[in-house]
Amino acid sequence: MKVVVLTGAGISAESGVPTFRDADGLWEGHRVEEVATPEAYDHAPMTVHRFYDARRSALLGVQPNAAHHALARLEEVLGDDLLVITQNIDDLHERAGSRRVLHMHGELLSALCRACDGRVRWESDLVDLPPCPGCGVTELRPDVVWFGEVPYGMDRISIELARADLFVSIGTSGAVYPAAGFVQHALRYGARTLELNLEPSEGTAWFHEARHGRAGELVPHWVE
Ligand code: BJW
Repeated sequence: MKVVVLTGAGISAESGVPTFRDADGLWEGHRVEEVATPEAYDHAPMTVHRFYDARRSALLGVQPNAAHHALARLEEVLGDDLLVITQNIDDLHERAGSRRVLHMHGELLSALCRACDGRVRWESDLVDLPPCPGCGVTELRPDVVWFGEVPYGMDRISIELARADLFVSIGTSGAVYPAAGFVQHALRYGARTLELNLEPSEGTAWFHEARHGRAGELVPHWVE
């Protein structure tokens, strides 16, 4: 059985990583839609860098939770028949042991060169960022997908959704496309669909089944 899991900020909430649209979702009074755009980066790059610097250093102090670990155990059973597509830029799936993870919105610990599209690992703050190893020009930006940019891996995602027997959405509000439309894509190709979220998502009506509660409880229960 082929299983595709989509994860969002809610799966990392119990690790202490704030979500985007819950009560504490504002950063320095900004909504994510105001800082996660190429326009914000062009007009106020230091503000945007502060946003990612803060999240990068916070990430070093958090750990995967029971939901990440449960998905890693599921991969041990299903192997190549499981793909985790995450909207999250943290590395908590990998730290829990998952290997088949597609970061459709990029990765916090990676920098992207605006000049040559090269990538470099980025674990520290902006002041410590080395020049691009590919072209030597320091035009590195966070390797993340902002509003108006095309998410990573879309061709592969389309294929995997079409092959899925089961599509499971975990900890995402369903407010941001194209991820919010994956359930409809999977349904169109005949998958069964399951939502695991704290509350009904915006797309909850598209799921055959929805279970509401904390990912740290729901996901291990579903996997076992
Ligand atoms: C728990 C929990 C617990 C809490 N347990 N659950 C009008 C209509 C339709 C689309 C558009 C439109 N206008 C513009 C668009 C497109 C736009 C879009 O969707 N805008 C919306 C605002 C409407 N999308 C884009 O621009 C995307 N690109 C695009 O469309 O390109 C065109 C294209 C696509 C495909 C092929 C070809 C071309 C790009 C979107 C990029 C989003 N980027 C961000 C930032 C990434 C970097 C970063 O992290 O800083 O991605 S924004 C932010 O939102 C981040 C997240 O990944 C994303 C989704 O958020 P998520 O994960 O759902 O978090 P929350 O906070 O919203 O929800 C958390 C949920 O968890 C809640 O439901 C809680 O209840 C729950 N929860 N605790 C279980 N313990």
